[in-house]
Amino acid sequence: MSKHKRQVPGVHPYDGPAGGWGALKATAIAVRNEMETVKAPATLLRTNQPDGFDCPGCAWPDKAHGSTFQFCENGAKAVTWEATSKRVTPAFFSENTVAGLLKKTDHQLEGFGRLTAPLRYDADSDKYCEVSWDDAFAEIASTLNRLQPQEVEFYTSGRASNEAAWLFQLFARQYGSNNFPDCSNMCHEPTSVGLPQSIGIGKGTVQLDDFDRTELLISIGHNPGTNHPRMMGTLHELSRRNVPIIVFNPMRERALERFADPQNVVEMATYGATEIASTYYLVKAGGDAAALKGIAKAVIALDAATGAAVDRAFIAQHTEGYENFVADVQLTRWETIETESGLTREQLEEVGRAYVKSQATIITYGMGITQHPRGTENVRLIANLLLMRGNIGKPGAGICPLRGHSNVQGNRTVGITEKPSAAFLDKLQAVCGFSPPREPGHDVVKAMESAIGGRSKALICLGGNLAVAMPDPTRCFPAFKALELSVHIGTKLNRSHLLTGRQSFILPCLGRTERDVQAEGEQSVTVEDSMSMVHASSGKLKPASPLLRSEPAIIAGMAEATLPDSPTEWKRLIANYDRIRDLIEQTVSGFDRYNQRIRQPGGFQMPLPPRDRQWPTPSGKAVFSVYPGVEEDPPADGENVLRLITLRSHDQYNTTIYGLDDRYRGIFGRRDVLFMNEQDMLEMNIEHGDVVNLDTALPGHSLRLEGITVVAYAIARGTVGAYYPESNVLIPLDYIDPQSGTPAYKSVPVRVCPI
Ligand SMILES: Nc1nc2c(c(=O)[nH]1)N[C@H]1C(S)=C(S)[C@@H](COP(=O)(O)OP(=O)(O)OC[C@H]3O[C@@H](n4cnc5c(=O)[nH]c(N)nc54)[C@H](O)[C@@H]3O)O[C@H]1N2
Ligand SMILES: Nc1nc2c(c(=O)[nH]1)N[C@H]1C(S)=C(S)[C@@H](COP(=O)(O)OP(=O)(O)OC[C@H]3O[C@@H](n4cnc5c(=O)[nH]c(N)nc54)[C@H](O)[C@@H]3O)O[C@H]1N2
Ligand SMILES: [Mo]
Repeated sequence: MSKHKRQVPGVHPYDGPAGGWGALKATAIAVRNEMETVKAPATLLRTNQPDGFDCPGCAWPDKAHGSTFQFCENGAKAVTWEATSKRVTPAFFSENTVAGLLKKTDHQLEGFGRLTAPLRYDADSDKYCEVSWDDAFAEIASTLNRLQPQEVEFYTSGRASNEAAWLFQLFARQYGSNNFPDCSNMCHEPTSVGLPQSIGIGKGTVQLDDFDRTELLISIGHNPGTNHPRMMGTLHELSRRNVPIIVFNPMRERALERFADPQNVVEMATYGATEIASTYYLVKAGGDAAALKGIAKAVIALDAATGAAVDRAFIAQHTEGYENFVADVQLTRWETIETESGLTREQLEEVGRAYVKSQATIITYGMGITQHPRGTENVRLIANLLLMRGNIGKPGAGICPLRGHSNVQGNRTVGITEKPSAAFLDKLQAVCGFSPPREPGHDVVKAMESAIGGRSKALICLGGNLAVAMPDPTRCFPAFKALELSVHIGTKLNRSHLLTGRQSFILPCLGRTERDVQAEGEQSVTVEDSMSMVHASSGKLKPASPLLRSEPAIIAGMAEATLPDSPTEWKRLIANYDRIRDLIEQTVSGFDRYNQRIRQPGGFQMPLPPRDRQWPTPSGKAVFSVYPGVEEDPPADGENVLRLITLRSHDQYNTTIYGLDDRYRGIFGRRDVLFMNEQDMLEMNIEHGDVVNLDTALPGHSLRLEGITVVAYAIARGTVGAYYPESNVLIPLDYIDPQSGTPAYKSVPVRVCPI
């Protein structure tokens, strides 16, 4: 990117390593902008300590849950953003109409600060006005009781604790609905759907200790330097032990190349850094299936030559379907693999050799794998590759999906699902004394389609910013405005709150960092990290406003008002969350002695049978899948058509935009950029700094993003990258992985139109 003559404002190549002093500086800025400096050090030091709160920044576990403070720039941003001293008060709302606020950017909206009082939308003045909790609950209840349960959607964003999530599902199911769209439907649903088919459980199989014993790490489609920053410490250690790290990513991500660990005194003092990836393959977006099949093909060939490249005993004893998988891989031609992946046969054979050499391999993956029309099949292909060499259920090996929100996995575990199992509903019925609905409900795309069609009339959101996170705002935004009722439980103002329906409420809640005092004293909540460890989280800060309520208390308030005949003693549950945990223990398996075990430092691990080579699949064996062909996505061909991936910057948390920089990618003060390969630019006669329009190149859709500036970048040919959520205008709502319903956010063919 450096050799361009033209200077593009806000685009300066970044040459340093990730982490290091730049990360410390960025943290200092986040603290200065958001918090009183006297409070910040104590707050940050409590992050992920045994008696502190769980970092809302990511779902990566901590060694022994925080024996030492782990510095992490983006964790610090997440914490300071919540612990900010800025406030949006009722006075602020009396000065601002909703129409006026809608003109602000997402960055400005959340930047106004923490919500302080319950608010009700007043259509006459087009303003949100303060309302009492009791009135809010009574009005919500009255509308819910007028509607049919199938007409109401209960959305969860994955920050909610186990206690809040379990209570939310109890409320919704007593009301009569299984409509549980949740952020996982936009994220790791392919993992939740694909892994149970392959290994019997929809979760990763590795523990943090496995990284100490692994001999090879393959990292596919995730950007840990930004999104799982605490993982960088682990990668740094691996690299220092000379464990090969092979990366597949269409973009060069600095943290996967070079990282200076802020915990490492020598690196900091000498401006040193550690190389992270031993090999970095710029796979084409949507080329992972081809690459994975290529690696499998290479392993099969090595096995034919040596008789020892696959783990035959493991395959015979523990799996089924291996022959079919091999037959299909053999049918897949190298030429197709090379075209589709953008990598050469030699490169993939080299990975095959490294893989066969390693006695314990971990594969980590993220949104680059899941957000494709064949996301679920992609996940299963990763499982196939691991199963070939018995890399599940042995120390140092396994599959490691990098989860998104800090408790998205826990939400699922405790029953946030539109397709609950009969066993879970039976227990709920027996323990909680009501008949839960049995028919499946809606995931996010179905919920949105139902709202667009006028069939869903109310939306209750436990956190998140659903409208902005979803594809195609041209269809989704009007559907929000057409709702009879929308209720948002949140910490900060966002655009979804402003897409008001006939009746709308914003109910402000305590954040993770804040003290939660109920009738019987101070409460803790619990969360489950990416590696299935459940532990307690206790906020310590004074709440942003005395009017805030905890998420469980808000849910209980709505439930009590809506369900006068409910068999549940909602107030008693809220008085002491131990009682909620007792009910979770009785209705969800794996939580034995829940209250006792979360009081042990570090918490406890949920059952992961594949770690012991127990496969809870129908046949009791792990199952190889067949992935016909290699095309993950519909072709991106035609004149000037490339494949768009939508990305997070280093300065954002999903729809929360902390700032306008993306330091490691060399972008400062702006987000309206399109990362593009120089060869593609040359062919299309486009120069670094040109402004273009993008049109979605899928039949039947006319979606356009106007005025985006092209930046030459080390990105695979055929692939272009732009920031989410600005680029969501290009993603059709029905462009999904049909198995999991996940929007294909990383695979949209777009036409680049110079203007
Ligand atoms: N600071 C911060 N932390 C976060 C978040 C955040 O926004 N900010 N979000 C949280 C959430 S909810 C989630 S789900 C996770 C997301 O974490 P990630 O999974 O890292 O998500 P993305 O940034 O969307 O994209 C990941 C990477 O995938 C690559 N990629 C894109 N398409 C492909 C492809 O087809 N193949 C391959 N191999 N790679 C591809 C991109 O180049 C990018 O480096 O992070 C969580 N943590
Ligand atoms: N194009 C494109 N679109 C995507 C993606 C992509 O990669 N590309 N990624 C998808 C993914 S992986 C995800 S997970 C979704 C994210 O979708 P969501 O989870 O819906 O969105 P967030 O931006 O995380 O939600 C931010 C809001 O959460 C609220 N909040 C923050 N903390 C708390 C809390 O403790 N409690 C409560 N109640 N509220 C809180 C605040 O009000 C804040 O405004 O977006 C998806 N959309
Ligand atoms: Mo996510």
